Amino acid sequence: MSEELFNAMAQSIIDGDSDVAVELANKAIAAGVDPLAAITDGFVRGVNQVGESFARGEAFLPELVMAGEAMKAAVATLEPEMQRRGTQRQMLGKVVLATVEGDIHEIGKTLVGTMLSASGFEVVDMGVDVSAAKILAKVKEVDADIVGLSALLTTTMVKQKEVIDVLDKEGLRRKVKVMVGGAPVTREWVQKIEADGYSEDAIGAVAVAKQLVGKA
Ligand code: B1M
Repeated sequence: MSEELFNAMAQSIIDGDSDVAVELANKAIAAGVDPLAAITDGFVRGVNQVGESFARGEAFLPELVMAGEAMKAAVATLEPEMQRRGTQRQMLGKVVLATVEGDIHEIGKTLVGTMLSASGFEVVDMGVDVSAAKILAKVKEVDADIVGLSALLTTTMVKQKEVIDVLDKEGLRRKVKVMVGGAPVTREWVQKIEADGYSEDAIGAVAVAKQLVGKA
């Protein structure tokens, strides 16, 4: 049942069909399928396929946009169920989360935010295309423990470093931990910019965030 459902989910993203994607997400919830598995084993396979076709020049921007919209709709449908399943209720720490300036990819960042919040972190999600100055202001305003920075483009990864530099200048670098992620981010990059934590995916991000606040 799940394999068939996961294949249909991937196909709904390839087709850029938000209605079908939402329908399948609801079907998964009703059948008691783990919502994160639905995302990673179902919908993400579809969006990755579209991304690969785009990179090969076999798909174009409209397809990428439609796949992104369908993916967003599916994740939004599954989000309340992910929250509901989050068992840990104590406050682990405060995370300011954003996709960096110049970058409008939001799906992975939102997923990381949902998982963090379902695991007991208070998440202030600033959205996409957020400047280092705005992130710094928010960190001060909410007295954040962690800043989470997502970047999906090789051209915007540098903005993660910019945020670290701004925190450093303000004397906040020791107090606030910086966690980075996004498809082009590598361990080498993380070391180079001296970020405190990195994860390849949303589940890993929770484990890293817990380590960063000393609650692993
Ligand atoms: Co864009 N795009 N896109 N895109 N897009 C990529 C990233 C790309 C790899 C496609 C490709 O060519 N194969 C390519 C980047 C190439 C590069 O720089 N190396 C690309 C490009 C080129 C572009 C444009 C420049 C296209 C154009 O206009 N010519 C443009 C840029 C716009 C901009 O940002 N300024 C663009 C636009 C878009 C859309 C708007 C159409 C749409 C986004 C819609 C939206 O978010 N609302 C879109 C999409 C959908 C993609 C792909 C296909 C899918 C991204 C996604 O949502 N993945 C993507 C190809 C791909 O990645 N396969 C692609 C699913 C999501 C769950 O995974 O975001 O990786 P991901 O998040 C993961 C992990 O990375 C990690 O955990 C998440 C969950 O497991 N993670 C973190 C993410 N953030 C984290 C933070 C953490 C920790 C972990 O701590 C804080």
